[in-house]
Amino acid sequence: MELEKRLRDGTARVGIVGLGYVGLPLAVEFARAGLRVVGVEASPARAALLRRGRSYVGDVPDAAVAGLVRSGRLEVAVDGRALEDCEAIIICVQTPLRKSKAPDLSAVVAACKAVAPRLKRGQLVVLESTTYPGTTDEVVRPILEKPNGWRAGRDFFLAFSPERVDPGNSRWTIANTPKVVGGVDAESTRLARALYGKIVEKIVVVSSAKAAELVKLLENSFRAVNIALVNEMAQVCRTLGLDVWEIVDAAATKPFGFMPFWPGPGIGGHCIPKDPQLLTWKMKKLHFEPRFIELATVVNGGMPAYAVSRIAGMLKKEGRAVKGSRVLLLGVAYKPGVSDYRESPALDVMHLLAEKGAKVEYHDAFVPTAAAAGRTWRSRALTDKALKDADVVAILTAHKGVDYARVCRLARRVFDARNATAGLAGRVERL
Ligand code: SAJ
Repeated sequence: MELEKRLRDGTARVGIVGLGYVGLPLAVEFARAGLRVVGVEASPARAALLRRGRSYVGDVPDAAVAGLVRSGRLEVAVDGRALEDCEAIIICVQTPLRKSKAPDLSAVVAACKAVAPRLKRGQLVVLESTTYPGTTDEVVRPILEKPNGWRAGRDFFLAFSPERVDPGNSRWTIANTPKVVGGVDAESTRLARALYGKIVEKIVVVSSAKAAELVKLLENSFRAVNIALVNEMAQVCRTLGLDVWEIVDAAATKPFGFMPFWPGPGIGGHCIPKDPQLLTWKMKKLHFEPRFIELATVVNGGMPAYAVSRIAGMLKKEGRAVKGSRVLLLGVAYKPGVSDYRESPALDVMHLLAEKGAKVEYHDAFVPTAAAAGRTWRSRALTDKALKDADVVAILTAHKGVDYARVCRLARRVFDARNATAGLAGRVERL
């Protein structure tokens, strides 16, 4: 097999379609392993940055891109022409939800249509985009088989392998995070295993592409439902006059059978809010209602409004209405240590407070500007004045590097949705 031979002798060329937070680190890893990599990035601006040796993905340093581009190990293209020289092609494009909550596979379809006319006999195509079970077989396969009347598993090979990138996580890397692979047939699985074996220490083979698709959705639905559980527990504790952080901390001392998750003002990022809904959509098409997963989406989705109700309650206690009150939000990124504010619950909190007539500002050293609620917001410097001016300072994402003791000392009132002020004195209410 051409791919296996070239993988063995190190002359294999790998095409990676989509150089985002999944595709770019993958391209760098394959190039570092000595393979020739062709990265196809639809955004001309991003492609230009990469060609200039610049990275736009936090976990990939400029130097890594610059060295690989300079050595010719990483070639950046904006269309699929260069893919025909590759023995393997990996598709890592986004799979957002439409407003209707149906999956938007337009990027996957576009990538497949770019690959299909250039498909070569024996090539391996792998989809990494997180998607509903059945996508590889029902959507990708027909597009790839159509131009030549070829069959996947015979004329070319096709597999699914979920990405397990955790942005900002330096402990778990591409190399040491086990990689699940599932092909449309045994040969496709075998080839996918050989390909990823060049850069990943442990490959986990499952029985099909559909199984691999569902593994990913279980992983992220697991997170979503457990986060929803503690978010509901936060409201239970509020009703009982208990501190949810104390309760979870204590439960987490159980050395078996428990895994801590932490409540917050909602969930953000490009995975956890979306992935369970990919599964829900598919299962409803098959006349099955995954009520538990759906309920988690509802509970998590209700947290921004709950956080705003708590802020309103704090103001009301002092005879103040939300309307006209000044609220400074601390941390709008979707999680600590990242600059990505996509889908961040902080945006919902901003929107809801602005809708109620509050004067909203934010401070986030990782997010200098944010486009939200129809305007561009600028991060306000965390000066003493900024803290004293606010009627409420609301901590929504607990980045490291913020002096929370100073926040508690200077702010009139603090609403802490992330337990960033644990053990600190001040007029603080916690979620
Ligand atoms: N969150 C909570 N409470 C928690 C954990 C998370 O409120 O106990 C919130 C976070 O603040 C964030 C959202 O949920 O807004 C998602 O957090 P996350 O830690 O799951 O971060 P992601 O989406 O960047 O990465 C996740 C991966 N995270 C971990 O495994 C720790 C993993 O689930 C996937 O590999 C990745 O999404 C993906 O790309 O699918």
